[in-house]
Amino acid sequence: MAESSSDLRRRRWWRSTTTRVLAGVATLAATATVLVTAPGADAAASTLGAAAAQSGRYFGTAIAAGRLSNSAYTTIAAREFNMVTPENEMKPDATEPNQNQFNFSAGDQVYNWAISHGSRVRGHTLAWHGQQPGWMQSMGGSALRSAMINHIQKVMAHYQGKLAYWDVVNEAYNEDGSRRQSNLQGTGNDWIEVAFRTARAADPSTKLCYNDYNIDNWNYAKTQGVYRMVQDFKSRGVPIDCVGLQAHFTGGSSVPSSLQTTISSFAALGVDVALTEVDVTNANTSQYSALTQACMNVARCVGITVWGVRDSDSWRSSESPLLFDGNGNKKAAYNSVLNALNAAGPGPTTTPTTPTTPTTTPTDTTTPTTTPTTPGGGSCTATLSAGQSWGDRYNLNVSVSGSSSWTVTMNVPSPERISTTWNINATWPSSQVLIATPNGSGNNWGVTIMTNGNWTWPSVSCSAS
Ligand code: 9MR
Repeated sequence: MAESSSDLRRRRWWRSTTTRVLAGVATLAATATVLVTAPGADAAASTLGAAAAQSGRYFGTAIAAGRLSNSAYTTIAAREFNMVTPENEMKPDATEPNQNQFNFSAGDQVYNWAISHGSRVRGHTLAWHGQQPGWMQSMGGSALRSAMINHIQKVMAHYQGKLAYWDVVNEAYNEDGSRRQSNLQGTGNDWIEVAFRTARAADPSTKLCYNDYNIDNWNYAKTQGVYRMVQDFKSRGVPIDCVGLQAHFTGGSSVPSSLQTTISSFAALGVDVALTEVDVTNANTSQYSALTQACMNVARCVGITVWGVRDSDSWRSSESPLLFDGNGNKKAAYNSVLNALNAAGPGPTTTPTTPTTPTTTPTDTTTPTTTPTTPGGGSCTATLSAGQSWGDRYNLNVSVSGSSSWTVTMNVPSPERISTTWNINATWPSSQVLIATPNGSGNNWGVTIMTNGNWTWPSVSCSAS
């Protein structure tokens, strides 16, 4: 019988608490703090990104550069998501409108917005039959092969070291599991592996993905065709790190019962798996819940991205397929996704292209940081303790004592960046400074910090009012 979500939460709390207690035994000085912070650290997170971060995953959205001036849109996007996919701005027609003349203005706009709001970015996409610039559409043969290689090299060089993932090749298969006819396919059956080898050489720091739609159902010919390609690439050492299931459950399709089998089968080949463009007709609550659960049940399912913020932002807005309505209100499906994220089992632990242990041990600042006394005379203390860590990031738990009405200022040393917060209201005077105030969730909260190579803990100060 399936575990209920309350069983899962209890199991997760016990595992997490046990881990912290063991960690506390290893670091005597930290033990008291560790024991105090454990229950709060397990409180349900109140945003999608923070809930996903608890299990080492992300929750993302497609972002359109043209909407970044809309504050209703950016308020939700900044609050809820910690991964961003540019909806159209990094596609070939946007980045290379004329041959060998590159334009990164819209792509950079989305990238800069994302990182200044503590989010990571998935690049989308380098080689695709769709959205090619005019000059490329009329090309073929060896000229197109060279142009594809040049495009991958130049675009990846521009974003070198900056992106978490790149969709190197998009939608290269037919529904029957054969290769889709296109000008790229016409350059030779090896075009996909040439694209991946070129991409690895251009930026070894980013994870390289194959991305497609209708590859969610394990019993579908197209899924099997893509699976065989990934299996073949892995067996021959063609560099591929991840598979994106677009998961568009709109236009007549729905979540298949075999989705988890598909995710775990790809993961078993040694690649990360992600749901990359999720939408569901009328935001059906049980389908959203099922697709989230399918990802949470597979450790190597690294995250979920929905294809837009509000229904009015969707490429299929008539189907109202997203988690926020046109007025920016959370829909019922939002809560079913949030609950499934909060109840999640363990997520990704180590990844092949990042170190398995921190290169520098995080500085232990578990000694309570005494805080300045505020003009009003109150005082409070913010204490940090270690949460889970991954190859490129770590969680810190923060426990505030002495007052229930506090403001904590956290300064993060550059190039580290906070990518997620939970159980606080957050404001950002700059990319390195977080101002945290209570959001009604109590005095235990936390952050996820992208190290960008520096594992030094931030400094904190607390001010009571
Ligand atoms: O959402 C995108 C829409 O704004 C574009 O007009 C469309 C044109 O190709 O592409 C949409 O995004 C697609 C994505 O890049 C690849 N998978 C299918 C998506 C929906 O069409």
